[in-house]
Amino acid sequence: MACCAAALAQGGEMQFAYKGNPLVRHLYTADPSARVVGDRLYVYTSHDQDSSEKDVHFDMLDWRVFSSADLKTWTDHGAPLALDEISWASKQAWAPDCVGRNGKFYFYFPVEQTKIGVAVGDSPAGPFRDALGRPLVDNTNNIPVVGREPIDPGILIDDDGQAYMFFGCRDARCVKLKENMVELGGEIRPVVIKGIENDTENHGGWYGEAPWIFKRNGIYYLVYSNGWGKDTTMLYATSPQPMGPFDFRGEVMSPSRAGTSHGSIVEFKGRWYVFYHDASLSGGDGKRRSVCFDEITFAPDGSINRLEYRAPQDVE
Ligand code: FUB
Repeated sequence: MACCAAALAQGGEMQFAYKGNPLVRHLYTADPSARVVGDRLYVYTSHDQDSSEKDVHFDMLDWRVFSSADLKTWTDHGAPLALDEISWASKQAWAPDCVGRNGKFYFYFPVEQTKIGVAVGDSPAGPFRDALGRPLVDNTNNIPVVGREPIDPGILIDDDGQAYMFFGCRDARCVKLKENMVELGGEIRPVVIKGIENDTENHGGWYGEAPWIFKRNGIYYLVYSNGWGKDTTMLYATSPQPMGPFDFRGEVMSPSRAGTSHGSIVEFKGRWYVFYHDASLSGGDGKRRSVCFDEITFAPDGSINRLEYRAPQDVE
């Protein structure tokens, strides 16, 4: 497993076939953000180290990107960005997102549990270079506004061109981005989810982390995780407005038993898919996770038909 990951860190590419979940089996990957560019689907992930016995909480060093035109044959594009390329950060390369605009691709990355940066590149597969030389968002001396843990950026570019960044662990936040995608375009605001007021950490619809926002038939869907542990799963809330308030709707899927839940929902070639992670490849180690995906469907009223997580099975 370590041999392939190391080789690809230098910028190489490798083809592999989908053999059922987990999708990626030659290294540990987590926190998938799936994006469509042209006729290909790209999946941006964080990268759990082979050894999870590190002294830093989720001690991850780089990010990864994979793509496919048919979800059967995949390309591992290697690491489009690594922690040692960012002058102002030294630990915890966590859940990224990436969007294209005006011929460039903007890669949003959380580090150190306290900051989010943005990098830019000419290709959806990277490489990306740090755009600012400093964080885009930083909660140093500003926790009431930015939140206790600004991680897990999730981007939406709405039909009118306005871009939004959702982020945050425990404290959900949303902020507009300017058209250049590398500057905040307004105040950072708390995200309100109605219907979860009495829920507590790791219980019910409580907001934990991992926001992912998408739009379908005029409805804005906010997907997120309800915390940590064996029962954590992906939930969703909806709103007629991009910044909410959102109404809690229910579970996207049953728990994948990875200790964390983090994923994305995307339409690709007329079908909808949920990307998520489990811990099947590592035998249940929540710090060595693996990206998976499954097709999902919607009910006529826009509800997501809850997916039942199934233990991985090879397909030939
Ligand atoms: O992968 C590190 C962290 O674990 C992510 O930022 C969270 O969403 C959780 O999946």
